Amino acid sequence: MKKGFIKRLIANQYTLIDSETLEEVIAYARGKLRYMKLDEDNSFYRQLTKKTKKEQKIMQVSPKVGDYVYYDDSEDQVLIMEILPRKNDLVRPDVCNVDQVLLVFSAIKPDFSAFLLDKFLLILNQEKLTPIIVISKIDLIEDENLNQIKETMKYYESMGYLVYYVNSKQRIGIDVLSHIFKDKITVLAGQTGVGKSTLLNALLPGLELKTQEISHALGRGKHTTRHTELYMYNEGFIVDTPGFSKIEFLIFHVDEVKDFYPDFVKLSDDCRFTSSCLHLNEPDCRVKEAVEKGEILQSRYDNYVQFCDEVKNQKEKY
Ligand SMILES: Nc1nc2c(ncn2[C@@H]2O[C@H](COP(=O)(O)OP(=O)(O)OP(=O)(O)O)[C@@H](O)[C@H]2O)c(=O)[nH]1
Ligand SMILES: [Mg+2]
Ligand SMILES: [Zn+2]
Repeated sequence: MKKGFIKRLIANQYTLIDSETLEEVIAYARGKLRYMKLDEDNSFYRQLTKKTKKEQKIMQVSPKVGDYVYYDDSEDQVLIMEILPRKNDLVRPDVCNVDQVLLVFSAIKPDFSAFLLDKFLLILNQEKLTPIIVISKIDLIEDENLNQIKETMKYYESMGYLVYYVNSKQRIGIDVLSHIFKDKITVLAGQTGVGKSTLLNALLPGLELKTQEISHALGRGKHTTRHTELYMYNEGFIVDTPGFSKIEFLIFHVDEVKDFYPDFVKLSDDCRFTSSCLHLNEPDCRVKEAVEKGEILQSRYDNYVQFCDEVKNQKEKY
Protein backbone atom coordinates (compact mmCIF):
# COMPACT_ATOMS: atom_id res chain seq x y z
CA MET A 1 0.00 0.00 0.00
CA LYS A 2 1.11 3.55 -0.65
CA LYS A 3 1.80 6.12 1.99
CA GLY A 4 0.49 9.66 1.99
CA PHE A 5 -0.16 12.73 4.05
CA ILE A 6 -3.52 14.52 4.37
CA LYS A 7 -3.30 18.11 3.30
CA ARG A 8 -6.92 19.12 3.00
CA LEU A 9 -10.38 17.86 3.93
CA ILE A 10 -13.48 19.37 2.36
CA ALA A 11 -16.77 17.57 2.93
CA ASN A 12 -15.71 13.89 2.78
CA GLN A 13 -13.00 14.36 0.20
CA TYR A 14 -9.37 14.18 1.24
CA THR A 15 -6.41 15.62 -0.65
CA LEU A 16 -3.35 13.46 0.00
CA ILE A 17 0.25 14.10 -0.87
CA ASP A 18 1.95 10.89 -1.85
CA SER A 19 5.06 10.39 0.25
CA GLU A 20 7.17 9.22 -2.70
CA THR A 21 5.98 11.16 -5.72
CA LEU A 22 4.82 14.23 -3.74
CA GLU A 23 1.85 14.36 -6.10
CA GLU A 24 -1.64 15.22 -4.93
CA VAL A 25 -4.20 12.42 -4.82
CA ILE A 26 -7.93 12.74 -4.13
CA ALA A 27 -9.08 10.03 -1.73
CA TYR A 28 -11.96 8.93 0.47
CA ALA A 29 -11.98 7.14 3.80
CA ARG A 30 -12.78 3.42 3.62
CA GLY A 31 -16.23 3.27 5.12
CA LYS A 32 -17.24 6.01 7.45
CA LEU A 33 -15.06 5.16 10.44
CA ARG A 34 -11.55 3.90 10.86
CA TYR A 35 -10.62 1.03 13.10
CA MET A 36 -7.09 0.39 14.18
CA LYS A 37 -4.99 -1.14 16.88
CA LEU A 38 -3.39 1.31 19.25
CA ASP A 39 -0.61 1.41 21.78
CA GLU A 40 -1.34 2.34 25.37
CA ASP A 41 0.21 5.79 25.18
CA ASN A 42 -1.13 6.67 21.78
CA SER A 43 -2.67 10.10 21.44
CA PHE A 44 -5.96 8.63 20.19
CA TYR A 45 -6.60 7.68 23.77
CA ARG A 46 -7.11 11.23 24.76
CA GLN A 47 -10.50 11.25 23.05
CA LEU A 48 -11.59 8.13 24.89
CA THR A 49 -13.92 8.12 27.80
CA LYS A 50 -14.90 5.17 29.92
CA LYS A 51 -14.16 2.12 27.85
CA THR A 52 -12.66 -1.16 28.87
CA LYS A 53 -9.01 -1.87 28.13
CA LYS A 54 -9.98 -4.40 25.49
CA GLU A 55 -12.31 -2.04 23.67
CA GLN A 56 -9.57 0.55 23.60
CA LYS A 57 -7.37 -1.59 21.36
CA ILE A 58 -9.73 -1.04 18.49
CA MET A 59 -11.53 2.22 18.08
CA GLN A 60 -13.26 4.47 15.65
CA VAL A 61 -11.26 7.32 14.25
CA SER A 62 -11.70 9.49 11.20
CA PRO A 63 -8.62 10.51 9.27
CA LYS A 64 -7.95 14.21 9.50
CA VAL A 65 -5.66 16.94 8.22
CA GLY A 66 -2.07 16.25 9.27
CA ASP A 67 -2.51 12.47 9.29
CA TYR A 68 -0.05 10.09 7.67
CA VAL A 69 -2.06 7.30 6.08
CA TYR A 70 -1.83 4.17 3.96
CA TYR A 71 -4.03 4.31 0.90
CA ASP A 72 -5.12 1.94 -1.83
CA ASP A 73 -5.33 3.25 -5.39
CA SER A 74 -5.84 -0.08 -7.14
CA GLU A 75 -9.56 0.66 -7.73
CA ASP A 76 -11.19 3.65 -9.40
CA GLN A 77 -11.82 5.36 -6.12
CA VAL A 78 -8.72 5.88 -4.00
CA LEU A 79 -9.34 4.75 -0.42
CA ILE A 80 -7.59 5.59 2.84
CA MET A 81 -7.08 2.24 4.58
CA GLU A 82 -5.14 3.02 7.73
CA ILE A 83 -3.99 5.93 9.85
CA LEU A 84 -0.50 5.96 11.29
CA PRO A 85 -0.13 6.84 14.98
CA ARG A 86 -0.43 10.54 15.72
CA LYS A 87 2.23 12.56 17.49
CA ASN A 88 -0.44 14.89 18.87
CA ASP A 89 -4.01 15.75 18.09
CA LEU A 90 -5.69 19.13 18.27
CA VAL A 91 -9.43 19.65 18.27
CA ARG A 92 -9.49 23.33 17.42
CA PRO A 93 -8.07 23.60 14.82
CA ASP A 94 -8.81 20.03 13.82
CA VAL A 95 -5.24 19.05 12.92
CA CYS A 96 -2.79 16.43 14.13
CA ASN A 97 0.98 15.90 14.09
CA VAL A 98 1.63 19.58 14.77
CA ASP A 99 5.26 20.62 15.41
CA GLN A 100 4.86 24.24 16.44
CA VAL A 101 2.32 27.01 16.88
CA LEU A 102 2.84 30.48 15.52
CA LEU A 103 1.09 32.73 18.02
CA VAL A 104 0.03 35.91 16.29
CA PHE A 105 -0.72 39.06 18.28
CA SER A 106 -1.37 42.44 16.73
CA ALA A 107 0.40 45.41 18.26
CA ILE A 108 -2.92 47.25 17.91
CA LYS A 109 -6.44 46.55 16.54
CA PRO A 110 -6.95 44.49 18.60
CA ASP A 111 -4.48 45.74 21.25
CA PHE A 112 -1.59 43.52 22.27
CA SER A 113 -2.56 41.53 25.35
CA ALA A 114 0.01 40.06 27.73
CA PHE A 115 -2.93 38.30 29.40
CA LEU A 116 -3.81 36.38 26.24
CA LEU A 117 -0.13 35.68 25.61
CA ASP A 118 0.30 34.15 29.06
CA LYS A 119 -2.88 32.14 28.64
CA PHE A 120 -1.73 30.78 25.28
CA LEU A 121 1.71 29.90 26.63
CA LEU A 122 0.08 28.08 29.53
CA ILE A 123 -2.13 26.05 27.18
CA LEU A 124 0.65 25.25 24.72
CA ASN A 125 2.96 24.22 27.52
CA GLN A 126 0.29 21.88 28.79
CA GLU A 127 -0.13 20.44 25.28
CA LYS A 128 3.68 20.21 24.88
CA LEU A 129 3.54 22.34 21.75
CA THR A 130 6.33 24.77 20.86
CA PRO A 131 5.21 28.38 20.43
CA ILE A 132 6.78 31.05 18.24
CA ILE A 133 5.51 34.58 18.84
CA VAL A 134 4.70 37.07 16.07
CA ILE A 135 3.66 40.67 16.69
CA SER A 136 1.83 42.04 13.64
CA LYS A 137 0.60 45.47 12.46
CA ILE A 138 3.75 47.23 13.70
CA ASP A 139 3.05 49.88 11.04
CA LEU A 140 -0.15 50.96 12.80
CA ILE A 141 1.36 51.80 16.18
CA GLU A 142 3.38 54.74 17.54
CA ASP A 143 7.08 53.98 18.08
CA GLU A 144 6.76 54.70 21.76
CA ASN A 145 4.02 52.12 22.20
CA LEU A 146 5.83 49.59 20.06
CA ASN A 147 8.94 50.00 22.20
CA GLN A 148 6.84 49.29 25.25
CA ILE A 149 5.67 46.01 23.71
CA LYS A 150 9.27 45.17 22.75
CA GLU A 151 10.36 45.82 26.32
CA THR A 152 7.73 43.36 27.58
CA MET A 153 8.68 40.80 24.95
CA LYS A 154 12.32 40.87 26.09
CA TYR A 155 11.21 38.92 29.12
CA TYR A 156 9.70 36.20 26.93
CA GLU A 157 12.81 36.15 24.75
CA SER A 158 14.88 35.64 27.89
CA MET A 159 12.71 32.58 28.55
CA GLY A 160 13.84 31.22 25.20
CA TYR A 161 10.83 32.07 23.03
CA LEU A 162 11.41 33.43 19.53
CA VAL A 163 9.67 36.74 18.89
CA TYR A 164 9.20 38.35 15.45
CA TYR A 165 7.75 41.70 14.43
CA VAL A 166 5.95 42.07 11.11
CA ASN A 167 4.00 44.41 8.91
CA SER A 168 2.33 41.82 6.72
CA LYS A 169 0.65 44.39 4.49
CA GLN A 170 3.97 45.75 3.23
CA ARG A 171 5.77 42.40 3.67
CA ILE A 172 8.18 43.86 6.24
CA GLY A 173 9.84 41.39 8.61
CA ILE A 174 8.53 38.44 6.59
CA ASP A 175 11.77 37.10 5.12
CA VAL A 176 13.49 36.54 8.48
CA LEU A 177 10.51 34.39 9.45
CA SER A 178 10.69 32.07 6.46
CA HIS A 179 13.29 29.60 7.78
CA ILE A 180 11.24 28.56 10.82
CA PHE A 181 8.77 26.54 8.72
CA LYS A 182 11.22 24.09 7.17
CA ASP A 183 10.26 20.42 7.67
CA LYS A 184 7.57 21.33 10.18
CA ILE A 185 3.79 21.51 10.50
CA THR A 186 3.06 24.96 11.87
CA VAL A 187 -0.34 26.13 13.05
CA LEU A 188 -1.20 29.82 12.99
CA ALA A 189 -3.19 30.78 16.06
CA GLY A 190 -4.49 33.99 17.54
CA GLN A 191 -7.50 36.13 18.22
CA THR A 192 -9.72 36.98 15.32
CA GLY A 193 -8.51 39.98 13.30
CA VAL A 194 -4.85 39.87 14.40
CA GLY A 195 -3.71 39.17 10.84
CA LYS A 196 -3.08 35.43 10.54
CA SER A 197 -4.39 35.11 6.99
CA THR A 198 -2.68 38.35 5.96
CA LEU A 199 0.62 36.95 7.27
CA LEU A 200 0.09 33.73 5.32
CA ASN A 201 -0.71 35.76 2.20
CA ALA A 202 2.56 37.66 2.73
CA LEU A 203 4.46 34.37 2.94
CA LEU A 204 2.62 32.85 -0.04
CA PRO A 205 1.74 35.74 -2.33
CA GLY A 206 -0.08 33.52 -4.85
CA LEU A 207 -2.55 32.31 -2.26
CA GLU A 208 -4.85 35.31 -1.85
CA LEU A 209 -6.67 34.02 1.20
CA LYS A 210 -9.70 35.95 2.26
CA THR A 211 -9.05 38.60 4.90
CA GLN A 212 -11.42 41.17 6.24
CA GLU A 213 -11.41 44.72 7.49
CA ILE A 214 -11.81 44.81 11.24
CA SER A 215 -14.77 46.61 12.71
CA HIS A 216 -13.47 49.64 14.56
CA ALA A 217 -15.44 50.00 17.80
CA LEU A 218 -13.82 47.17 19.78
CA GLY A 219 -11.14 46.41 17.23
CA ARG A 220 -12.98 43.14 16.82
CA GLY A 221 -12.89 41.29 13.55
CA LYS A 222 -15.36 38.93 11.98
CA HIS A 223 -14.23 35.38 11.37
CA THR A 224 -13.08 35.15 7.80
CA THR A 225 -11.22 31.84 7.78
CA ARG A 226 -13.39 28.72 7.85
CA HIS A 227 -12.09 25.32 6.76
CA THR A 228 -8.77 23.80 7.80
CA GLU A 229 -6.10 23.31 5.18
CA LEU A 230 -2.34 22.83 5.12
CA TYR A 231 -0.35 25.07 2.80
CA MET A 232 3.02 23.92 1.58
CA TYR A 233 5.74 26.44 2.34
CA ASN A 234 9.52 26.19 2.40
CA GLU A 235 9.51 22.37 2.74
CA GLY A 236 6.99 22.54 5.55
CA PHE A 237 3.27 23.05 6.01
CA ILE A 238 1.37 25.95 7.49
CA VAL A 239 -2.21 25.76 8.76
CA ASP A 240 -4.33 28.87 8.83
CA THR A 241 -7.07 28.69 11.44
CA PRO A 242 -10.13 30.70 12.28
CA GLY A 243 -9.48 33.07 15.17
CA PHE A 244 -11.35 32.82 18.43
CA SER A 245 -12.87 35.23 20.84
CA LYS A 246 -12.39 33.06 23.92
CA ILE A 247 -9.93 30.32 24.88
CA GLU A 248 -10.07 27.99 27.83
CA PHE A 249 -7.49 25.80 29.46
CA LEU A 250 -8.25 22.36 30.78
CA ILE A 251 -6.71 22.45 34.21
CA PHE A 252 -8.81 21.25 37.10
CA HIS A 253 -6.53 21.64 40.10
CA VAL A 254 -5.03 24.95 41.08
CA ASP A 255 -1.73 23.33 42.10
CA GLU A 256 -1.13 22.25 38.48
CA VAL A 257 -1.01 25.76 37.02
CA LYS A 258 2.49 26.57 38.31
CA ASP A 259 3.94 23.51 36.59
CA PHE A 260 3.34 25.12 33.19
CA TYR A 261 5.41 28.20 34.11
CA PRO A 262 9.01 27.25 33.31
CA ASP A 263 10.24 30.57 34.72
CA PHE A 264 8.58 29.80 38.08
CA VAL A 265 9.59 26.12 38.12
CA LYS A 266 13.23 27.16 37.75
CA LEU A 267 13.08 29.16 40.99
CA SER A 268 10.80 26.96 43.09
CA ASP A 269 13.64 24.89 44.57
CA ASP A 270 14.47 28.00 46.54
CA CYS A 271 10.91 28.49 47.84
CA ARG A 272 10.50 27.31 51.44
CA PHE A 273 7.96 24.71 50.32
CA THR A 274 9.90 23.95 47.10
CA SER A 275 7.82 22.22 44.44
CA SER A 276 4.61 22.35 46.48
CA CYS A 277 4.73 26.15 46.76
CA LEU A 278 1.92 27.71 44.72
CA HIS A 279 3.68 31.09 44.89
CA LEU A 280 0.45 32.66 46.15
CA ASN A 281 0.36 33.16 49.92
CA GLU A 282 3.23 30.96 51.10
CA PRO A 283 6.06 32.48 53.16
CA ASP A 284 9.62 32.67 51.79
CA CYS A 285 8.53 32.33 48.21
CA ARG A 286 11.39 32.85 45.75
CA VAL A 287 8.97 33.54 42.88
CA LYS A 288 7.26 36.39 44.72
CA GLU A 289 10.67 37.74 45.65
CA ALA A 290 11.68 37.67 41.98
CA VAL A 291 8.51 39.59 41.06
CA GLU A 292 9.37 42.25 43.66
CA LYS A 293 12.91 42.53 42.34
CA GLY A 294 11.62 42.87 38.78
CA GLU A 295 13.18 39.59 37.64
CA ILE A 296 9.75 38.25 36.72
CA LEU A 297 7.27 40.49 34.89
CA GLN A 298 4.63 41.86 37.26
CA SER A 299 1.96 41.32 34.58
CA ARG A 300 2.98 37.71 34.16
CA TYR A 301 2.64 37.07 37.88
CA ASP A 302 -0.69 38.95 38.06
CA ASN A 303 -2.03 36.87 35.16
CA TYR A 304 -0.86 33.73 36.93
CA VAL A 305 -2.81 34.69 40.04
CA GLN A 306 -5.87 35.30 37.88
CA PHE A 307 -5.55 31.92 36.12
CA CYS A 308 -5.30 30.23 39.52
CA ASP A 309 -8.53 32.00 40.50
CA GLU A 310 -10.21 30.89 37.28
CA VAL A 311 -9.25 27.27 37.98
CA LYS A 312 -10.51 27.51 41.57
CA ASN A 313 -13.80 29.03 40.47
CA GLN A 314 -14.45 26.50 37.75
CA LYS A 315 -13.91 23.73 40.31
CA GLU A 316 -16.57 25.14 42.54
CA LYS A 317 -19.10 24.88 39.75
CA TYR A 318 -19.01 21.09 39.77
N1 LIG B 1 -1.64 47.72 8.55
C1 LIG B 1 -1.64 46.41 8.72
N2 LIG B 1 -2.80 45.74 8.64
C2 LIG B 1 -2.79 44.41 8.83
C3 LIG B 1 -1.61 43.69 9.11
N3 LIG B 1 -1.91 42.39 9.27
C4 LIG B 1 -3.24 42.29 9.07
N4 LIG B 1 -3.79 43.50 8.81
C5 LIG B 1 -5.23 43.80 8.58
O1 LIG B 1 -5.99 43.30 9.67
C6 LIG B 1 -7.26 42.81 9.24
C7 LIG B 1 -7.51 41.38 9.72
O2 LIG B 1 -6.56 40.51 9.11
P1 LIG B 1 -6.83 38.95 8.85
O3 LIG B 1 -5.59 38.44 8.22
O4 LIG B 1 -8.12 38.73 8.15
O5 LIG B 1 -6.97 38.43 10.35
P2 LIG B 1 -7.13 36.91 10.83
O6 LIG B 1 -6.26 36.77 12.03
O7 LIG B 1 -6.88 35.97 9.71
O8 LIG B 1 -8.68 36.89 11.26
P3 LIG B 1 -9.65 35.59 11.37
O9 LIG B 1 -9.52 34.82 10.11
O10 LIG B 1 -10.99 36.19 11.59
O11 LIG B 1 -9.19 34.84 12.57
C8 LIG B 1 -7.25 42.94 7.72
O12 LIG B 1 -7.92 44.11 7.37
C9 LIG B 1 -5.78 43.05 7.37
O13 LIG B 1 -5.56 43.79 6.20
C10 LIG B 1 -0.37 44.43 9.22
O14 LIG B 1 0.73 43.91 9.49
N5 LIG B 1 -0.46 45.79 9.02
MG1 LIG C 1 -8.05 34.49 8.86
ZN1 LIG D 1 6.99 29.99 45.76
